Amino acid sequence: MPVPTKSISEFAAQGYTIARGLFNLDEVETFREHFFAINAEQRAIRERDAATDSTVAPDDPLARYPRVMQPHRFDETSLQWMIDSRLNQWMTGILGREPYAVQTMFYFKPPGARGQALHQDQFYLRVDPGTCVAAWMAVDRCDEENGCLRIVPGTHDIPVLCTVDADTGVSFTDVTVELPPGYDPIPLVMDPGDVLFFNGQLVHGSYPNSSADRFRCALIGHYIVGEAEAVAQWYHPVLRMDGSQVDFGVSEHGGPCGVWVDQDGEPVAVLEGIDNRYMG
Ligand SMILES: O=C(O)CCC(=O)C(=O)O
Repeated sequence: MPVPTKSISEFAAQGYTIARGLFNLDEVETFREHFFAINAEQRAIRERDAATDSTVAPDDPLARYPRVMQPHRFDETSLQWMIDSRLNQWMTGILGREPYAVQTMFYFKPPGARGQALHQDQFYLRVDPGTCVAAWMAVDRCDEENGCLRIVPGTHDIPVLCTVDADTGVSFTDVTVELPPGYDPIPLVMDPGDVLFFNGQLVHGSYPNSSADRFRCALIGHYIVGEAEAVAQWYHPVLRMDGSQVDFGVSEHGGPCGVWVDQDGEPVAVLEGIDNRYMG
């Protein structure tokens, strides 16, 4: 089925759009079981090697359920999801050309887990020229109680903002961005198999999972818009949507970043700051 014209214009106007039910419930359940099996395997290895992450307290739910980072580099199921023809068709439709694939992540977000402070993906990926795009697939139902993703409308075409310290009581990452009055995160309620596509400038993040017993699992891919020539080192190798590797430049972090200024009574983000912070 072609990508609906409404979704293409929504992405152009707002920097995000949701493809409802892009993956079916059986497929999503298979991914869920698969990543819980990877979690069990990785935990057994950590316990065998007495390897602990010093940045996460032992009683933090994320100590037991850390994100699985870049699984497509060791796991065929993750690779096949990252380059799935439905994701390719949607991104080619909304971007106007085929993207390159650079990252996969699986978030478990167990009950009680912290969220991820508001940020822009382009802060990390540094795609040049252009920006990145994320495909964020709900694996569980995601709502306000279990810490669904939140996006900030109106930020999809602003520069990469300078970062400030985040509240690590509610976020497992320690940098965030400041927003002027009128720019408020809105929750995106999603069902298993729904895929949110959003661009690398759009400010987004999530609050803690405040439910008693509901995980909020999500499978996430990051992609590069087709005219790009460089991306930060962590995202190499860069893959075409047929899985083959493509030569790509390495972009640097730091340099100018956006700060909010008043222009005729309206907040506007301009590149007048310098930010040398970066977390992998
Ligand atoms: O799923 C979340 O809570 C945050 C994910 C996110 O911000 C990202 O993938 O960039």
